Amino acid sequence: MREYRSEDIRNIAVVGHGASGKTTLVDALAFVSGSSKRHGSVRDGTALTDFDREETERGFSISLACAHAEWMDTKINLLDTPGYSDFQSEAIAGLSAADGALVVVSANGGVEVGTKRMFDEAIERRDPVLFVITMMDKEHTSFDGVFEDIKTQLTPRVIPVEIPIGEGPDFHGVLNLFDRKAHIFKRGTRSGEYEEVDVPAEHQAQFDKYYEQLIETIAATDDVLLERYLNGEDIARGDVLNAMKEAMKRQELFPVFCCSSDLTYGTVALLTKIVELMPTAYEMEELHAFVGSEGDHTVEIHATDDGPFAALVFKTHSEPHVGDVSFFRIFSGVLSNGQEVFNATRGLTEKMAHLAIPQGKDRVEVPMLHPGDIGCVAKLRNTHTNDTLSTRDHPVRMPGVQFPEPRVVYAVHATARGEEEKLQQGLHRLHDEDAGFQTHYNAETHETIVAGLGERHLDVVMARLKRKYGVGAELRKPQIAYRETIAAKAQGQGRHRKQSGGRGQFGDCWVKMSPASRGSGYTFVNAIVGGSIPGKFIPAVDRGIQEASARGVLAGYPMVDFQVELYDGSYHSVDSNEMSFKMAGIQAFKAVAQKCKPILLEPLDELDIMTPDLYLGDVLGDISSRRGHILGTDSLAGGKSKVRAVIPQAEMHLYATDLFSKTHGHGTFVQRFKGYEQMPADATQRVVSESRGGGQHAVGE
Ligand SMILES: Nc1nc2c(ncn2[C@@H]2O[C@H](COP(=O)(O)OP(=O)(O)OP(=O)(O)O)[C@@H](O)[C@H]2O)c(=O)[nH]1
Ligand SMILES: [Mg+2]
Repeated sequence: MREYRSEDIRNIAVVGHGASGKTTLVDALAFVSGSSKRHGSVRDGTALTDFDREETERGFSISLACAHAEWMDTKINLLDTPGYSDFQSEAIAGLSAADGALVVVSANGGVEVGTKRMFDEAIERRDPVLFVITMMDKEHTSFDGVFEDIKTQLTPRVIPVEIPIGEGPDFHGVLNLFDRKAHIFKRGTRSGEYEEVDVPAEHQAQFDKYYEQLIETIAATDDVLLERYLNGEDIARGDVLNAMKEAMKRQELFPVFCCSSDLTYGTVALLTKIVELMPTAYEMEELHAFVGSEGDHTVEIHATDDGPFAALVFKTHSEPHVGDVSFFRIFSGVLSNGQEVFNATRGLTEKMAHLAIPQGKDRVEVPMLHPGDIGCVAKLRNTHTNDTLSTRDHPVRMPGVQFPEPRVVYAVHATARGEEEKLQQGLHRLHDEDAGFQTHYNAETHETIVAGLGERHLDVVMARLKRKYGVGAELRKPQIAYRETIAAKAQGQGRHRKQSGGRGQFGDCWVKMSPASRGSGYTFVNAIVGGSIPGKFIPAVDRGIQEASARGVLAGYPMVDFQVELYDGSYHSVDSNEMSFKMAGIQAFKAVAQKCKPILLEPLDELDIMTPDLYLGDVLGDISSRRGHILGTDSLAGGKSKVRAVIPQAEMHLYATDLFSKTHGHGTFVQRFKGYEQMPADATQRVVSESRGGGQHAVGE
């Protein structure tokens, strides 16, 4: 492997809807370039970037994976990303590590919800985008149809650069507008070979139409070029390409290519255009990084060899028998094999032994890497995704990948007894290699909680847990952290007396309980006068009430937002002690709280839901069916609406999944905890009877 400097590196994220042909395309590009020895396929589980067991068995990508294609003295790093929204965090990491996006659209699927999602992401990141229409060899394809689709649904600034000759099973060539030639593919070609011929007479009119359109559109982005064009000058290929590249950087133009990755038709021209039109790693946008661990000021990072070394770990993959492999992109400075680097995020030194570049599951060892390149090393001591590697002399921290919040939440239980600890360890390891997956222990409900981007995501996590860490576990609906409170005032006595042989126990207290404002918790007021209870026993009464209130009186949930006033009592000079008064406190709480119309409070979430207007009715109906109420609906640009609503957490389970299906994947939402509010009587009744094993009890009034 030769050395590549940043001018000779392209970092391309391959993104798009699920099953649009990304993995197959990446495999074909690496194979056709000669960098990968085998033309693998997703169908038989041999594709270069789908190597994880969970991927080969399921037939779709789950993890971000990297491959490279050496072409025209350039190293193209291809970051193959999963298309399903459940694995979106991997696609975001891929975009973060790349300088440009190749948005894949399948010739028979057209623009789908995942295409739009990833195109929007690329636009937001100010990445140049190149569209590739794949699977041109399949039945029922329409290049013009897909092109129109992109134009109307994604951007009007899209422009075809390659036009297919023949479609579906008859697809056998492309009109290459830049070269003003036709490429005719040889039947049975294995690596994209074609014959370059003059534009066939029967396609001349089609060529002229698209060619005019291309030159005109490109010239319109560049004043000098436009003048030359209007003066009737013939503009050289290099000038047209340069103008297009600059316009792509400004997101003013988006070229469209077409290919069949299976047949390798169109892949050679695509490799060439990636080199010619996509920005080099040297041209990367100016980056700012925090200096040192305090991060009180920032520095600019440039992709130069002589700059201080800085790299961001954008992905961690755990491999059996190897351990964790960290994938990083170098943003500045060179990195040599065996070099010591400083993880400024965690303040520790790491040794970059067996420095390598990824080619699917293989790691190709290299002596040195230049800025802009993507590398990997195994077995770092304590480096995780989103950590910055730099040097002790110039410690910096780069802005990390902004992973989407996981929205599908479950409680998880080990199937076998005594495996809870193994379960926790496995889950934490899985989070290390999958930033879209999160886990924590909820001390209040005593449950281990897992959160993912979708049910398919958690399904994969559970399969990995079993396969990699040997823990079987099942997912359940998580418990809700209800609270109890009181709705009325009452007063009464708590008396503890025990006489058993020798010294007895005696404590006696009188308390008044009253409701307090929401969020105020618990307050204890000592109103004892005249020493009816000695001062030293009063804190014990308080403790007893606190202990008892943690289990409530209605359904076993902690009681909050109430005040207790201790106003009278009595004691025994020999038998009274702290324990007796604590017991009296417990008795007093139990007796009085029952009389105060106890009620349940439930946690509520506030949501902002974005949906196309087309599905607004369904979204609103769904909110009502979840006992939610709508705070307001605003119209957004592009035929969308934003709904603000409050929904009880108890009704939020699988909301993300339901919204996804109700809006055909177009709906999104953000959610925040709103607070606790009184639960309606019928819903309370259900919770109370569940807590008491099904029996019916009267609640409140
Ligand atoms: N006929 C034909 N089939 C293709 C072509 N490219 C991909 N396929 C098939 O389409 C299916 C999906 O292809 P993938 O490459 O896995 O698609 P992907 O975009 O990586 O899918 P995700 O990883 O799930 O997002 C597989 O069965 C491929 O074999 C092509 O050029 N021609
Ligand atoms: Mg894939």
